[in-house]
Amino acid sequence: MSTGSASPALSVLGLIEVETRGATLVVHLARAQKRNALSDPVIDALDRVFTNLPDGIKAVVLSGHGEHFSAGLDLSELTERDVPQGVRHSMGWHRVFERIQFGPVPVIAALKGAVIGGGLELALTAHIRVADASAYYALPEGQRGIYTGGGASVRLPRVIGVDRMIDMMLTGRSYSAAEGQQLGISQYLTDAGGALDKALQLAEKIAANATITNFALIQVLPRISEVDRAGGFVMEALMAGIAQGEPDAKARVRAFLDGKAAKVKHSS
Ligand code: 1HE
Repeated sequence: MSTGSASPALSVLGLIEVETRGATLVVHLARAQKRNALSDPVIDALDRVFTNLPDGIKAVVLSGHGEHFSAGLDLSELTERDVPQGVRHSMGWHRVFERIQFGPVPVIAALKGAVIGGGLELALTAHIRVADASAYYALPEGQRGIYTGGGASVRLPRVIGVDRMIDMMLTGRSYSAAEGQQLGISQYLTDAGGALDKALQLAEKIAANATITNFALIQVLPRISEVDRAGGFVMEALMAGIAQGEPDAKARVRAFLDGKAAKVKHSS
């Protein structure tokens, strides 16, 4: 793997661990003994990390220690909240998850084992999801008598469709890694244990893109897909003009014309 040398892992509140590998920040959920369940302090730790990305970081890989990406909401906290606290709790997750999705750099999630409930909601904040063969997806909220609160209602139907989400929650249906790949939950599927390495390789490629292109892809394209056609075309034209005007674009195109840049090669 050529993903740069790793820094020593730093613990954030003892709940997540971060390390840098070249221009990639690797963020590990580090509560394997609780299957990386997402407690309030874990969400707070994620908030801190994504609010203060170190200078020079151009991509983030989001992963989990142990055999599971995340078992979702820490259910031990749920018993304590009343209705207004529940609403605030959900809105707090929305705020942090929006920060991840609409932060300064692309995020690649490396998925394995349980990717369920809030764990799936967290995975859906990533721009690219790499699953290994052990991954499976479920929304057990339906069975627990609760409802999604970390943005699944907004993000998941855009990926798999409303009817599939309704089915997952009404019936407790889960999807395998292979099914998730077909449905678009993941864009990449690896052998068991391979997701983190693949995510790191992709992060290295993404980090080498022009900053303006990555900005367009994570900040502008998702907004274009939510506006009317005419507005979308104008936004695209503005983005195209801005990007092509950057010196980085001129240098990259010149390099190709001079025979110094890689040609497009197809590899599956
Ligand atoms: C937990 C949690 C959790 C595990 N909150 N403590 N999420 C769920 O409904 C999923 C609940 N978890 C499970 O179904 C299973 O734990 C797993 C399939 C993920 C993994 O099974 P397994 O056999 O590997 O582990 P385990 O023995 O069940 O769990 C190990 C420990 O983690 C155990 O604690 P221990 O003290 O007995 O060792 C579990 O209690 C603990 N644990 N999952 C708290 N989720 C913003 S809204 C989002 C709403 C949701 O996310 S709802 C979905 C909640």
